[in-house]
Amino acid sequence: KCEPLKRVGIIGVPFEKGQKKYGVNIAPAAMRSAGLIEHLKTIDGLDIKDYGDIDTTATDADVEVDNMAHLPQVSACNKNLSERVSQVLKDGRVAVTIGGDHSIGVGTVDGHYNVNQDMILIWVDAHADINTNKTSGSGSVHGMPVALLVKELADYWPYLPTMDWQVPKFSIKNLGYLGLRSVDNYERLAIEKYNVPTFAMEDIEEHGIRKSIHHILQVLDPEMNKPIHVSFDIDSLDALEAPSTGTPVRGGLTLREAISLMEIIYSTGRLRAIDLVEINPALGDESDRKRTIEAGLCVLKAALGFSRRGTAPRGVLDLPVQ
Ligand code: Z70
Ligand code: MN
Ligand code: MN
Repeated sequence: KCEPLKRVGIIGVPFEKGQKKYGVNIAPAAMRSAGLIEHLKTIDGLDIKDYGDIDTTATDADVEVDNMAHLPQVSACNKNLSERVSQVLKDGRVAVTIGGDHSIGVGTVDGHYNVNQDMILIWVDAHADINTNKTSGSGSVHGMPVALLVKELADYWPYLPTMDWQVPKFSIKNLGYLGLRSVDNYERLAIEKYNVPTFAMEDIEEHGIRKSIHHILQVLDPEMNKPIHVSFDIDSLDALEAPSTGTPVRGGLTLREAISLMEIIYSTGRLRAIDLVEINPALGDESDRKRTIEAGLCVLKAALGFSRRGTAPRGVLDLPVQ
């Protein structure tokens, strides 16, 4: 059993071009001003380095791919992000990436894969994000990152200008889903065709969150030695827990389930990258915004070793005397 890495690197990705609503790009700043670093510093023994924000300012090149909006900007942002994630991992830190919309999963997983080819990926989301530009109803790339990443679907894409840097090498055999409840027809076909271990909300209802994650980890990594990447879409949470997101879906995970999930993943000692995406502080009222950001902080803290039981002071055996 491996000890959790107590060094983390924070990456902000103020990117919104993978979807259509304004505001998801301000999430890194909103998380920082809500005290992201200070909250993580309350975790015993955690060494935090802030790598700042990714440059997302690329302008749209003259490229048109059918039913795929803003591909050149998505591509440029993800190329920068992939390199940064690789750097953080090579520095010996857990890569903690704050989005941005979920199209940034292309960069985080690409950057992680380039360092750890044996990584497994847990996609926690209301949605499967495995559309191609042929199957997508929206043309928004945040519904496509998984399909861009997995080598098994490479032949289902046309040539994608600007994306030459991203060669899909990650295998869909190393992917598992949790929290799904809004899955398009062809996405479901892909999940069934490749037999992706998937705990949709009805499966979590049946088995509970603990057995669900243990089952996925058992299927993807029976020897329990592979690096874990969690890509956490805040819309996996119930809309009551996290209302400030572009596509809230009712009937999702409770915050307690998400915290439990993250505590289990932390306790493996193998978490190496976590993405927190789709928080949109511009949606809803002040109370919605606060609740959503606090939920995101709780999820990150649980993933990085915060204990709800509390932590006694280190090396101290007794209470202080007067
Ligand atoms: C749909 C699509 C999606 C998030 C919406 C929705 C995808 N399957 N992802 N909101 N976070 O447009 O492809
Ligand atoms: Mn998503
Ligand atoms: Mn989603």
